Amino acid sequence: MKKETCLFLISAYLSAGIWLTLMGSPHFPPPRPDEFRDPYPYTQPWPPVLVPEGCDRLLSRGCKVTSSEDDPFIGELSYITDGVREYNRASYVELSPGLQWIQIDLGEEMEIYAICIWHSRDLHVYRDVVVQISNDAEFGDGVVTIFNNDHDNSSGLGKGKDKEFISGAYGRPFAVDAVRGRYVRCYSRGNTSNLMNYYTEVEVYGRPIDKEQEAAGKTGELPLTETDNPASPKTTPWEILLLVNIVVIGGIITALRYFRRKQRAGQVDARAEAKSKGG
Ligand SMILES: [Ca+2]
Repeated sequence: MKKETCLFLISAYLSAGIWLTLMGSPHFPPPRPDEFRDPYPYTQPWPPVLVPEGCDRLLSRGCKVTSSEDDPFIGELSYITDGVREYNRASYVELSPGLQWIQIDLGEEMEIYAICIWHSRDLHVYRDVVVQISNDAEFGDGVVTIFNNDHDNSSGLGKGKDKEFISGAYGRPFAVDAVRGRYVRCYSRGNTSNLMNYYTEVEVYGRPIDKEQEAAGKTGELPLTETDNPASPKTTPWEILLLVNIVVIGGIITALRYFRRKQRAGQVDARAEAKSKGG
């Protein structure tokens, strides 16, 4: 290959890289119009879901997670139920482009009152978010859909009327009306920034089913309480390191400029002195 061709290819590759980094890839579809968008701001936590007293137990911690992709692009599926909601390089899972799902096995049938998803800290709008509950691990029958914002059925799971939402540092809670099931499945099909599917944590709240109490007919209305859905944006060590670097490098540059200016001023003074002596 000629040297010119080689240089052209390298510069084209670098230019495309810079363009994609700055502008985003042109083939990523833009966000849908406002009527499809939940206006809730991403700058504050979502309001907590109200659930009956005793139904706010975290059921999903440490539960087994499976996925449409056995070996995720980045991370381990176990990260999704490890209790770490803060997004950092070591805490998130990245699934390949296209429609992907993750599935939590609660171990046995539970009564579910809330599900909360933390995708990644970056501000993305995820496509075709569908959240389902079932007792069938294959989601063939007895499937209850909790949330579906696939407005044109592009993922083939049925048309959904729910709105898109901006996913950021705060988990997105979904209220569930005492749906019973052992498995929770969450779908997505890329996002507005790239084609990948990110997950940092998914939590399922509710209560175990007391079969004995049910047989004795002891059920009834329970007072409402709040699920635990705190905010989770924290500064990571990487960000602290970056800040320290910026401050140190900035300090060095400022000091160098100061000494350079002082040196130049000294030179000018010396020249002026020499000139006046000569004159
Ligand atoms: Ca996690």
